[in-house]
Amino acid sequence: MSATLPPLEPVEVTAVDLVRVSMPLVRPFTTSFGRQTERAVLLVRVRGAGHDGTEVVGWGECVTPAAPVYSEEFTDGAALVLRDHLVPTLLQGSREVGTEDIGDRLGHLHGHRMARAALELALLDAQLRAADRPLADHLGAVRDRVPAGVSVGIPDDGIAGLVEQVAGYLDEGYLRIKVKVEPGFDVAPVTVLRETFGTGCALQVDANAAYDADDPDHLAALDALNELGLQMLEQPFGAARLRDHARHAARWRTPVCLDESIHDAADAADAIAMGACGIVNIKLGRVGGMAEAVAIRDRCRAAGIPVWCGGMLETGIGRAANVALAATEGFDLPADTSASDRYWREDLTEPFHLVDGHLAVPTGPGIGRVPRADALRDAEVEPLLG
Ligand code: OSB
Ligand code: MG
Repeated sequence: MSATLPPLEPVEVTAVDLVRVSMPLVRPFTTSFGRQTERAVLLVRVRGAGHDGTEVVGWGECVTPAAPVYSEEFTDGAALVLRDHLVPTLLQGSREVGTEDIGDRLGHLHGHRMARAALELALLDAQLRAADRPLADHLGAVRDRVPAGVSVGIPDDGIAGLVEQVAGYLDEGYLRIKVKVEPGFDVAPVTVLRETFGTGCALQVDANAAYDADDPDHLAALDALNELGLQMLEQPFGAARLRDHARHAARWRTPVCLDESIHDAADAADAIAMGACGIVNIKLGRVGGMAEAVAIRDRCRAAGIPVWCGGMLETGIGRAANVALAATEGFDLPADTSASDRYWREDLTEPFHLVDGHLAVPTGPGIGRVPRADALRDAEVEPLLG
């Protein structure tokens, strides 16, 4: 169970650009931290040449929301730290780089994991394209399709609207339903979903840190959710509140899944040792990229803790990387990698489709997806290095 990935040749980086595209969501997405109607997508594009001189372009998606509502990170902050720190520091000295150099060259810079992940993934995509190798092969994928769940936001139209949305997603074939909850919208809607769709429906909830472990009303609601046969209860308390999670997880029968609390493999090891979680949601952006995601997976597997691949409303660029990760050993639970049409009228890339509840793992070189040329015509491009 080693986190080591096969070596890849570095590329000679000739240009790095930030590319911004505005993407309206097919329906608003509301969580305990806010309501989103569109994503201002920030992409990192790395251009370079392989060792035989072949020109390659690699893409990485920065999953930051526009405002620091999910964590400290936000899109304009990510753009700034990429422009002024991560990109120039990575390329200082020599422009011949690979993802293996990131630890040495950027290790002294703190935080900004989503920005770092976007750069790492763009470089990885470029290196893999230079080697004509699909990401899934590089990661040692064990499946060619991944089971898909869907994350359902807090609806504008109440419980009736939620039931209608969930019925639609189940009809489409999604293998499990994750419902966003918050204090005041939790036990009642989830009870109705249970009654409507039965115990055979794989149902889980995500609170995005909205509950206070010292508030008796909040605890009563969480205790009641615990009796509803859920697959997991995702991040009830604050990101830094590992002890609160441990204290309550010990008496709950529904496993706690941590999302916001886990930034790296050491966090995962601490949370597991404390009994703060029984499951870990792995997101490439939150943890700073592929190398750390794989390290977390391996740490969890060694401890017998299941993992699954989360999502951040990605376009096809970010989703392609998520799907490749979710195709590796250990990712046995359905991922928050839904089909393109769950998010976008028109995805930025060739779309992902739901087939028998699964998304096919891309087979082309690199992440196996590129932005559509017409989508890029509307994009705003900021050259960082030309
Ligand atoms: O907590 O998992 C989360 C989206 C944005 C920010 C945080 C989360 C989410 C989701 C959506 O739940 C998952 C998806 O991309 O479908
Ligand atoms: Mg979550």
